[in-house]
Amino acid sequence: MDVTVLAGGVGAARFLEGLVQVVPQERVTVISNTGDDEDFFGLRVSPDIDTVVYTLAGAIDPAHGWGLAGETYHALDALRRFGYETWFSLGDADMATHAFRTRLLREGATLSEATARIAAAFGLALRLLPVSDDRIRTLVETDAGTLTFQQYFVKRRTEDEVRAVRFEGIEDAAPAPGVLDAIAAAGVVVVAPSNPVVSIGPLLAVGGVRDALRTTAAAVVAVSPIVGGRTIKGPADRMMASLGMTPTAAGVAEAYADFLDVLVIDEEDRALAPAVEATGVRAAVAQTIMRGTAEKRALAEAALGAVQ
Ligand code: FO1
Repeated sequence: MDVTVLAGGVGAARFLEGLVQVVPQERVTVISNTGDDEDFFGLRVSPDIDTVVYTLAGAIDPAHGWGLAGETYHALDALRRFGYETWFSLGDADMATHAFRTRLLREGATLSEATARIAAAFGLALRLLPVSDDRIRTLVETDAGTLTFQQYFVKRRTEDEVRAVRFEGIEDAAPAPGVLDAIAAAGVVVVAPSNPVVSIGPLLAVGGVRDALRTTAAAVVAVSPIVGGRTIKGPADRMMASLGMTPTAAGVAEAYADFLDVLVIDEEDRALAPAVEATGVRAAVAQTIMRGTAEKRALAEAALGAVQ
C-alpha cells in the first residue's frame, strides 16, 4: 500500500521515523511545506525538507530536532564579522546542503529536483516532494509588523501575538510534479502531527491540493498535534487561539473536516471524541506523544490501523 504524508516541521519528521518502520520507504511519498523557506547569506534554506532528510538519515541533532548532529558554527561566527545577523543558527555541515541546493536552483533546477538530489545523497529511498516548485512565503502579521515565519519563530521566539497568517505567492504557486497524483493514487493519506496553520496550511492553500484531498479514494487520517489543549512543541495552540480557532483536537478536526476521515487523538483527549465526531470526522484514540522508537512505530501503526 502506498502512503502519502503531508508534512511540516519537527513533529512530522518524528512521525515519519515511525512510519518507515512499518511501510517500506519506496512506498512513501512525503509532501513538504516550503512556506518556512528563507534565504540566509545568499543560501536557500528549506528547513522542513531538511528536517525530514536529516531525521530519516539518522543525522538529525537530537537535542534540537533540526540541523545536523555534531554541528560546528565556525562559518556563522565568521559571518558575524561582516555585520550579518546570525540569529538563525546554520551549522557548518548544514550550510553544505544549502550551498548545494542554491547551486542547483541557480543552474535552473527546480526545488523538486534539488530536493530529490539531497534526499538521495543522504541515502533516502522515499519520495520527498516540496508542495510547490514556486516560491511560497509564510508571513505572520503581528503588532510588531509583518514577519517572515523564521523572524516570528526564531528571531522573536514566537513572542508576538499573531493577528493573521498569509502565504505570499500562493496564488501563483502550482503543485509540484507528482503532488496531486500522490494524493489521488495513495492507499492512505496521512496529515502528520504538524501545526495546522503554518505547517499544513500552506500545503492546503496550493491550488488543487485541498480538492485532491476531498476527492481522493484514499482514506485520509490526521494525527492531532494538540494534546490536552497544548502543542508538544511550537506555537500551534497559541496561534490557533489568536486566529479564532479552537486550540484542541476538536479544533484540528474542524480545520480539516472537509477532507478528513479520521483524526487520531491522544488518550488524554479521549473525552473530546464526541466533539471531534460532531465535525463529521471519526476519532481514534492512541498514545500520540512520541518519546522513543517504539512509540513512534506504534503511532504510525495506530494511524494506519485507524483507516484499514
Ligand atoms: N529553529 C530554531 O528555533 N532556531 C534556529 O536557530 C534554527 C535554525 C535552523 C537551521 C536549519 C534548519 O533546517 C532549521 C532550523 N531551525 C531553527 C528550525 C526551523 O526554524 C523550524 O524547524 C521550522 O521552520 C519549523 O517547522
